[in-house]
Amino acid sequence: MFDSLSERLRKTLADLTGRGRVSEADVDAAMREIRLSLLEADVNFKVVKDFIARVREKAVGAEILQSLTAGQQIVKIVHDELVTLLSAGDRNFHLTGNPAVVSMVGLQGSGKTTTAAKLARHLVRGGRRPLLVAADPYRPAAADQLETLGKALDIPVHRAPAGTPVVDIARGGLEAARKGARDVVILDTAGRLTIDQDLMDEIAAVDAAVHPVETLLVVDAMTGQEAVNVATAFHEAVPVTGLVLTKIDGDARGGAALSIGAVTGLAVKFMGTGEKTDALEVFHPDRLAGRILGMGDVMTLVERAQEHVDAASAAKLEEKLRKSQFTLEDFLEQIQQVQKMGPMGQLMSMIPGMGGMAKEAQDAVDRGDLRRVEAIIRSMTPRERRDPTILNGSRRRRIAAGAGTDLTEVNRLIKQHAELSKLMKQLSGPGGRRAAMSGLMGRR
Ligand SMILES: Nc1nc2c(ncn2[C@@H]2O[C@H](COP(=O)(O)OP(=O)(O)OP(=O)(O)O)[C@@H](O)[C@H]2O)c(=O)[nH]1
Ligand SMILES: [Mg+2]
Repeated sequence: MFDSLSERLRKTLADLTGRGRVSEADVDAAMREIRLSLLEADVNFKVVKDFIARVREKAVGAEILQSLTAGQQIVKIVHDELVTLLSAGDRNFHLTGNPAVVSMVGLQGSGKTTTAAKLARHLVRGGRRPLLVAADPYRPAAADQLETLGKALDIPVHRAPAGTPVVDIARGGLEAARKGARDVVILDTAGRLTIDQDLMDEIAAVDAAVHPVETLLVVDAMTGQEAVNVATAFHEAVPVTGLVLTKIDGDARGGAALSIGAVTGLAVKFMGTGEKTDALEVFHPDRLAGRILGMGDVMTLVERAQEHVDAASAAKLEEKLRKSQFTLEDFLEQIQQVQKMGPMGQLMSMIPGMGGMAKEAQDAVDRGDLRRVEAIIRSMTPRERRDPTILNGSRRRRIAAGAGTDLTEVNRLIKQHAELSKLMKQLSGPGGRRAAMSGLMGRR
């Protein structure tokens, strides 16, 4: 979602860091460029104006412009202001009460039901025992949808006969939670097409009846500034405690994510990054800022690895790296493991310094490059996979024919493997990087 904004910001900032001294005119030129990039990303114009004013004021200070590292310092100012921009409101996710009640509200199709299930899964991983409640009395299909999601996650779903008033469903849910010793109740409420009085009355009635400790407004980030307007209207009418931005994985330009906190004063607490129930991220302003500015987001990457890569094979790999035995077989296995962690482009944008390659990497996956890599490796004998140095011309030709590809592709793969082995050896060497690397491979 932030791809094109990210690319433009990175270019502008690289220009600044690329020069020895930075003049006030250079700063102004950069600010103009950043201003345009943000506006084009559909960020609210007032937010952009304030942002640029704050960055400029800090950047043109004498102590910065006279320093030899002015460029880097300005990058840091932009980063810090971006973090501030993303840090609005009370960022904590509260779970007080027994059961703690969390209510999901929002317009139709914003992602309430999906997010309710994602949140329940997230809480289970944190050791809680949530109960999902289908608080949509109008459409039986809505309750079916939640039930299906709950079943897949092995999380109980409470539902009531069609037509039961919302407040009664909510109360019934609380009762069911107490009986079943569930400590969090997640209410999946009905959406409406527009923000109307009925919807607001319903939310207020649920509020009065079961006192949710969190009322999360789910907004679709794909709708851009409209999401900001929706959030403003809800916030004025009902006591919303935080926001969930869904469909961050879509091709919207990022404006909603960057403006919604500053405009509404509400904290974004979670982001939805895909349709599956594991595609929920806790919203971390500093991590997102890092990703947008191409500085990477190692923390999120490590967490994903810990979730998806199995620890035993990660340990085995680390051992092999230490002994410099990273074979083509391991290469294949790594590619498969990494793909479990999420879309390649998304992963690349989290690796410091690799942000610029995110699009290219995703394109490669989409083109089927990885499947070709797999085919090439599978056409090798076990001995060749273990020891690529024996791959002479005739072997390479045989492999190319076996994989239905040409010699260039085979050569490229062998070269990539050699480069990657070298890189991995460096990374697994002594020092701070080692810790990051073993984290990346799924070990604490
Ligand atoms: N790509 C993507 N799709 C999402 C995300 N969150 C939800 N969706 C999709 O958006 C559509 C609507 O999601 P729902 O969870 O049914 O939305 P809802 O707010 O419960 O809808 P109503 O109950 O009809 O008001 C579904 O097709 C979801 O798969 C997300 O983070 N990324
Ligand atoms: Mg729903």
